[in-house]
Amino acid sequence: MSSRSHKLFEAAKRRIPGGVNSPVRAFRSVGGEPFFVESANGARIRNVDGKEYLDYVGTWGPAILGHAPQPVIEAVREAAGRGLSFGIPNPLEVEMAETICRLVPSVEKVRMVNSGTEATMSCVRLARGFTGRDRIVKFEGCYHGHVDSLLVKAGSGALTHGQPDSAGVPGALAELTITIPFNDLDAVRAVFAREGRGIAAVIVEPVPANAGLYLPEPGFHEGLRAVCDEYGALLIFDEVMTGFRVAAGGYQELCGVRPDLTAMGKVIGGGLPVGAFGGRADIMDQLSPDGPVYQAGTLSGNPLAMAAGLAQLREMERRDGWRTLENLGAAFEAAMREIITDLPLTFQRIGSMFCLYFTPEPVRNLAEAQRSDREAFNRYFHACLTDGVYFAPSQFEAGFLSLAHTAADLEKTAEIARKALRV
Ligand code: KE4
Repeated sequence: MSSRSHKLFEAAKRRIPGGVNSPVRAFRSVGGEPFFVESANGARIRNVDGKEYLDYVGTWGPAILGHAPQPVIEAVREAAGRGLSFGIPNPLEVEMAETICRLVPSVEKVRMVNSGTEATMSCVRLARGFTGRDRIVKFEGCYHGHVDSLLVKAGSGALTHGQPDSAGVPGALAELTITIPFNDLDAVRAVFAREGRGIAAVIVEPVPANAGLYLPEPGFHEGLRAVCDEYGALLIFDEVMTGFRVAAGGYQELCGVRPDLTAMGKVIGGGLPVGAFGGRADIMDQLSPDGPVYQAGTLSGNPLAMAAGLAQLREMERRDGWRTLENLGAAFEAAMREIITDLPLTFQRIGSMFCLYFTPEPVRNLAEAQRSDREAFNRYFHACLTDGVYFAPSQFEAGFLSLAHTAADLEKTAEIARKALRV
């Protein structure tokens, strides 16, 4: 008898492209069919056929407290009783803006949007409007949402102008984006030496987590900061994933590099649709209605998303959640490293974000990530799934811990991973 998930997926494919509302959910990278979720609570999700999994995706980052945390649920219930959306300023927008600016000092002013994509798209337009320049520099393996200007792969030569990375992106637009290998500061300097006065901004995931997870080399972000200052370009940190997760103030708190603009999202929505972008006041003041750069959104600052995000951030602060997540992450790393000691695998982590690469060498950029044995990863993914552990359904995604994961959960997961790796 076919499962409810299978029947739902068959129905979904008749009316939703690929049967999913976001491609990664379709399991195309790992094979097989996605399961459908009935409910989620804490570190666990339950599918519509009653199977329970330990969840290491956490809805791709927002579930930092775990699923359905009581303080967030209560805050949303209470806000909902006062109305769902106003399209008129509401007090929670002010509290959210003040909270973000307190936690992330480089953000002097901030505007709420409804997704990470909107946040990065707005940063790019604002940078172009502020500088009067058109070119953008991004890095291979960094994903910033489905923004036309950022769905761009490296041109024929690593330092040449970009080519579309998706159908529907005009070549003329992609041409304005230059895509460079991450951690290659010499390449950045060479591009700026050639055309730095035409570059509006550099946008970077400070810790790329959309090709697995790899870390900046010492001095890389300091180098980006210096080259942007030298040529009058803006530095944009895309902290949609790392923001409010790797530290209260995001990765910029850990590395001490001050970007001009920051894109944010996920954690600050508590699971509801949200994004935000912010930074230097003199740049943000170029936004409509004060300035000439237009940006808008019907549901931006939505009271329920604000209530959920504020409750989540308050709970993280109350529990010193970032310290706990670091301790959980370190314990999980120790357990996983013990398992992979004599295997051709590499485990990389920052805080509660991690990736197990199926390659023996350390991964510092996309090309090195692509050396992974994807078939071996896929076998591992499905073996863990069968035993009740849900990792991200792609070698090129990160995993996430939450405050709901316990030491016992991590020990159980490590044992399931050990068994899967010997399959
Ligand atoms: P959204 O538009 O999906 O809210 O955010 C786009 C985005 C921007 N910047 C970074 C660094 C991101 O990681 C993302 C989205 N992350 C993916 C996870 N790899 C979302 C999952 C999905 O696309 O379904």
